[in-house]
Amino acid sequence: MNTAEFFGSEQHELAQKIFEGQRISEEEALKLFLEFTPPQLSLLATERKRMASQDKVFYNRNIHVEPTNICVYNCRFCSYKAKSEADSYLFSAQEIVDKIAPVAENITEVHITGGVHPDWGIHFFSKMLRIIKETFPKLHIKAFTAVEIGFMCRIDNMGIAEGLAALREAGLDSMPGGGAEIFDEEIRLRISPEKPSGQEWLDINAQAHALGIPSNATMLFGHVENFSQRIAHMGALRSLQDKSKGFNAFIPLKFRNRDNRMSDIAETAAIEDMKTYAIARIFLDNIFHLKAYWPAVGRDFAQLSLQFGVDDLDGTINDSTTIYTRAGSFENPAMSTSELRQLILDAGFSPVERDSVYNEIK
Ligand code: V47
Ligand code: SF4
Repeated sequence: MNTAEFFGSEQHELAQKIFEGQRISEEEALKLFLEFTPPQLSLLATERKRMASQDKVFYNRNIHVEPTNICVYNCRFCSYKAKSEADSYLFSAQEIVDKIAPVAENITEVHITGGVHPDWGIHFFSKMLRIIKETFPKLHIKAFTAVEIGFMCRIDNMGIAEGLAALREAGLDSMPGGGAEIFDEEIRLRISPEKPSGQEWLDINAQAHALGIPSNATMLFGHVENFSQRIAHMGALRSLQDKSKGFNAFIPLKFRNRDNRMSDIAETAAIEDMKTYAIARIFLDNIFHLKAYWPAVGRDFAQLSLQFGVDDLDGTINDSTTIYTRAGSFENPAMSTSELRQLILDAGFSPVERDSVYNEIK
């Protein structure tokens, strides 16, 4: 069968455009959702993945630390924040150091993000970063989402650029992609009514990129949004990336429905999730890495996603990432390097260890 037959007359022209590496419009991305089959999307996304990263699939060695589960916001999808005073915690810098110490020699990155604490601002978290950096100077610190940083700046009456510069000076190397959720204002109001707007999330990331701090971008999908709203979300990221070039990776996060106030919403089927990965790979032609966050979705699902454009499996993680274990991911969120490499090999790709900014580690 040739490609014209495989795609059929209605789909062939757009498929050709994608094979040639051309940018597709939001209307064309919607057509991919509505009219293309999973095998067609798998082929197209794999081709575009090969243009970005050949047959490589990246992983890194890291630890996730959640400094607090206390949060000023009440996102309806969140299973993570403290349910009562007795359930709440805030780690000191020393407690974080103690968590990192046993694995420090075996990792290259510490990923720090948690709830948005009502009292502590830039000064407090700068001090925390400084202690971590001084203790582990070789570790890359990826810390605090745009939502956390926006709130910290308000606490200390600082402008965003000033706050970011202070965090960077204290040891911040890059930012994770959380808090983006879905930018559509109406949907955002329904799922996280108190959270700052999507525009604020984009502005803070733009300012970070302007200061040379790279970041990731996420999208929470599979709840009450529709395909067009997913594409508009990715469209806003693509436009910012054209200007700022600071996003390293895009991470679609499938909504998990356990133990939160949106538990009545059924989770999406795996095939819909795979289509979302594939379309993200094809549409986001300027964000080179597409990450499946395996502790959230499971090993099997993460492995399958490699056939739909994913080229990055977030690291060998040695800590409990409670935001997901509570929301319905039952995986033990630790996988050894050799298990992770084998999982990638079995999917037909070459495992490559990376550092936090995607330099290959030999
Ligand atoms: O912003 C919360 C999501 C995010 C649920 O940058 C949920 O490398 C699904 O952003 N179902 C935080 N998702 C985690 C995050 C992240 C994870 C891994 C790697 C990186 C990176 C970033 O978790 C939140 C929210 O979108 N989330 N609750 C839930 N019930
Ligand atoms: Fe707080 Fe984040 Fe949960 Fe929202 S998703 S309530 S900001 S911890």
